[in-house]
Order: sequence, then structure tokens, then C-alpha cells
Amino acid sequence: MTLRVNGDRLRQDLADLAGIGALESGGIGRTAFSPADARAREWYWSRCVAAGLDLRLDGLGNMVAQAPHPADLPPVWTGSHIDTVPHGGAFDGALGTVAALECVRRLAETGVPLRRPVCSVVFSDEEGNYGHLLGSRGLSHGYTADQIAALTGREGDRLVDALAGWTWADGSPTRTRIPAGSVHAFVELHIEQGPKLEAAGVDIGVVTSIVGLGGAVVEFAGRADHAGTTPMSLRSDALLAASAFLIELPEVAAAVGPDSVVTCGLIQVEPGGANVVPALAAVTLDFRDPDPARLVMLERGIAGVARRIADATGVSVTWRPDEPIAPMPLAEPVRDVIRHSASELGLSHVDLPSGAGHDSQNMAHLAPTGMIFIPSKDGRSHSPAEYTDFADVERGANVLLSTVLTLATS
Ligand code: HGY
Ligand code: MN
Ligand code: MN
Repeated sequence: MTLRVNGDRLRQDLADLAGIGALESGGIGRTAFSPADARAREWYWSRCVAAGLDLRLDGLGNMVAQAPHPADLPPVWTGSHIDTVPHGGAFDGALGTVAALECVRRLAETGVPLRRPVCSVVFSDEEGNYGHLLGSRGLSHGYTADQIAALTGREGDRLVDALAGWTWADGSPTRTRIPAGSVHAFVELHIEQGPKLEAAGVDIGVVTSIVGLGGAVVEFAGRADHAGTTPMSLRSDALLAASAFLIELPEVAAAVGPDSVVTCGLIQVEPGGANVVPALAAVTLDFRDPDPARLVMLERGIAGVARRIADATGVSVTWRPDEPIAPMPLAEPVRDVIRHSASELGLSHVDLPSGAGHDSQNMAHLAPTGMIFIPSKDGRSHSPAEYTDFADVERGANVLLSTVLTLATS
């Protein structure tokens, strides 16, 4: 008989986690290293203790839970993230976190013989409050002290300060890297965050590859002046320059390719008075393409527009790029196990790429990695409107359990 997750327990965990950081206005505010993130970790820890799992932390707060196991073989990891975007939803990250916990717990309580351990993982700051896919990048690439010191949040607050008062980390944030091969395989369950599965009426998405991600802060610097007395022709308005720049970005993306996207979701204006001509406008960009060469073209195109607009408007511009995160194909053997698991459970499945970034793309540097998608209602995500029927959640969790079991017994 095929092993199944405990649906009632999974549903309760998902509901409990959704209550942590729930906002009166709707949605969930559980950004990384916030008090709500700490409460969610406390909750996760208590669930691990109740299930008899050991929980380890690293210097960036990545959490790895495991049941005692006699074999000293590289473990199978499964997991996701507990943090949300500001005003996020109840499924992005939470789904893969509670499903992974349920898998480890279910395997432990049924005593099914495993060749290797299975660990449930929570990655820190997937949503990039301080750095996109921060925790998993710490595991796959590591950070130098200078890199850690340079990471700042939305308000200019520093990661090092957030970590200084943070009890959910252990050790140095520069010593989180683990060797390739120390994990046997990694699998993440996630909502699709797009409309394809729902539109096709398919139960399970088998992720083929994950999009490449670039980011940059583009800082336009002009001159502060009086809003009433400075004629329009004598101004050096940083925000007007930034606006002219932003308006051109859809054209840049369209010229690079059909899958290129660019977003500005964050602007900082200084000195920030309604009656002061802006002296500084810093726009934070997120740009993506599934193709590595196109991602480079996109970045060059955007930087070129920034320089041209700055020249034309007489302001100066500084381009401060993030380290890009490469597009990542996922491992065919793991994809095969996912397909087989779905078929065994009588579920329909389809291959599809991910336009969202995931910790899986860092884990793929360390171990053969696969991702399982389930449908998102109306394709909505990064919003309180995020929703997936529990029947789909349970289907996805059962595919995850079966996949993990196969990987842990092989
Ligand atoms: O931004 C992303 O694609 C992911 O949700 N962190
Ligand atoms: Mn997200
Ligand atoms: Mn996510």
C-alpha cells in the first residue's frame, strides 16, 4: 500500500502557520528576521520536538530537522521557506515547509525502513528581505564577511544588525557553506504561483528549470531645491529622471525576449519632503530571464537606459548590481521519480518551467534537485489572494512523500 501523509495534521499545520504574522488588513507579514519570523520558527521547533526530531541551525538561521537514523549516508533533504513577502499569502514557502515536516514525521512514525536519513529544511530569507534566496545561497556558495556586511534591508537596515539580536541562528554567517554531495537529493513542494496548471486542469507540475534572477539598485542623484521657487528649467530632479527610466523598461524587456521581465517594487526618495525637489531616487529592480545569455543582455540593456536617461536629464547615476542567480535546469532523474510518484497516485502531471525563484536553484549546486508544483487559484501569488484547495495540497504532499521515500530507499 502506498504511504500517505496525515491530511488532518497537515491541514492544521498549514492553518497554524498562516496564523503567525496574520495581518488585520488580510495577508501575512512574516518577512525574514522579523518578530513574526521568530514566532514561526518557535512554532516549527515545537512541532519538531513533538515529533522527536532533532533541529540544527546554522549561522544564517537555516534549520534542518531530522529523526534519529543509524546510517551515516548523505541524507535526502526536502523543505522550503517560512518567510513571506510583505503582505504575502499563506502558501508560498509555508506549503513546502509543512509538507516536508509532515513527510519526515510520517516516515519516522511508520518506521518504514530507509537506507538514508530524510531531513526537513527551512531556508532563511528566501524572499530576499536582505538577499534573495539568502539562506540557500549561504549553503551552496557561502558569503564572505564583506558580502554579509554589505547586505541591507528595505529600510537600509543591515543584516549584521538583524543577526546580532537573532536567537534562531547558530555560528558564523560566513561558515554556512556545505560540500556538494553532502546531500543525496533535494525536493521542494511549492505552489505554481502562475495559471498554467489550473488552466490545464492538471494535478501536478514537474518543474524542468528555474528562471535566472538579476537585481540592482539604480541610484539617480540630482539636487534638492525649493519646490515653489525653483523654475522647472533649473531643476535637477532625481525622481523625474528615475521615472523616465522606469517608463522605458517594458520596451527593454520586450526587445530581449518573450520571457524577459523587469519589475521595480521599491523606490526610495530623499530627502522625502512634498515641497522639496528630490535630490536622490533609488529604484530597486528585479529582472529575470530563463536563458543565461538573455539575462546578461537584459542587464546590459537596463544599465544602458539608466546611463542615457541620466545624461539626458543632467543627473548622475550609480548602478549597484546584486550577484545574479543563474537559471537552473533541474535533475532529470529526480523529475522521473516525481512523475512516477504522481502516476502511482493516479494524478495527472505536466512538465513546466518556473518563473519564480526558489531555494531549489541553489540546492541544485549541491545535489540532484527536483520541484513539485500544485495549482494556484487564478495564478495569484505574492498577495493575500494566494490560494490552493486543500485537496491539491494533500495531493502534492503525497507526491512529495512518495518521491522522498523513493530517493531515501535508493
Ligand atoms: O521572488 C521570487 O521569485 C520568489 O518568490 N522568492
Ligand atoms: Mn515568494
Ligand atoms: Mn517561495
